[in-house]
Amino acid sequence: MATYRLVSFKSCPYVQRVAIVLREKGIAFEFQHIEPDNRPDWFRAISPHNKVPVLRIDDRTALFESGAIAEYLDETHAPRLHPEDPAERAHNRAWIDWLGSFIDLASDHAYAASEADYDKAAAQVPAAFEKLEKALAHNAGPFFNGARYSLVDAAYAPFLQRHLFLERIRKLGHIDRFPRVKAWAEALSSRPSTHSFPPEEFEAMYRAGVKGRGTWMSQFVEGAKAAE
Ligand SMILES: N[C@@H](CCC(=O)N[C@@H](CS)C(=O)NCC(=O)O)C(=O)O
Repeated sequence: MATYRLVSFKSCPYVQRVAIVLREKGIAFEFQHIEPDNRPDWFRAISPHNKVPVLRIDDRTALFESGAIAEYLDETHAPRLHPEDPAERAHNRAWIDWLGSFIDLASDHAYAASEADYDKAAAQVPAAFEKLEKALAHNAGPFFNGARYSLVDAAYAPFLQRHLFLERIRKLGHIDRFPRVKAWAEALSSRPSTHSFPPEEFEAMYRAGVKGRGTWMSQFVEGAKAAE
């Protein structure tokens, strides 16, 4: 049996996306955590963009880019997470493609340096949720395609989870106006495959990261030591 090592930074959402797919498929793997500020030479040699995740297979093959890795795992290991129907699959891939835009719209406020920039970024959040709310309208949940978990779920889970974390640091309340998105975010956050660490520990790590970033939001993180 192949051995899988997932090269990661502990709090990286793209690493988490791959870990989720591995768990959903019951594939045994281990993390190989590296420090963002001290990337080893062996890592630079296998990561063309110098980014995590990289999935090392038997120490012979190294795959990069979370979306490409997720597709690879879906092609090589049952159960298939993409829908069998090609049109549905295309529809799912189209929403996975939109993930980058979603991330920008839904999380830019967390990186704003001033209150004015924060307000400007926060005002974009509803546009992101509005699109997803419509995309989710074609089924009864709890997941993107309904009862069956998919690669769309694995892609959005880390980012929706972080949005809920941000809401607990400083509530915007936008997500409350989009019940399908909110229910989806909650279903993904409570799914065991989403978690690489004990949930409270991970949220504390995330909060410490926000506090340590020195952005406008950092001041609202209570009870956290800034991450080193
Ligand atoms: N498009 C990449 C994004 C990966 C990514 O941005 N990873 C971050 C950590 S969460 C990273 O390695 N950043 C390092 C850097 O930008 O120098 C993917 O989906 O795998």
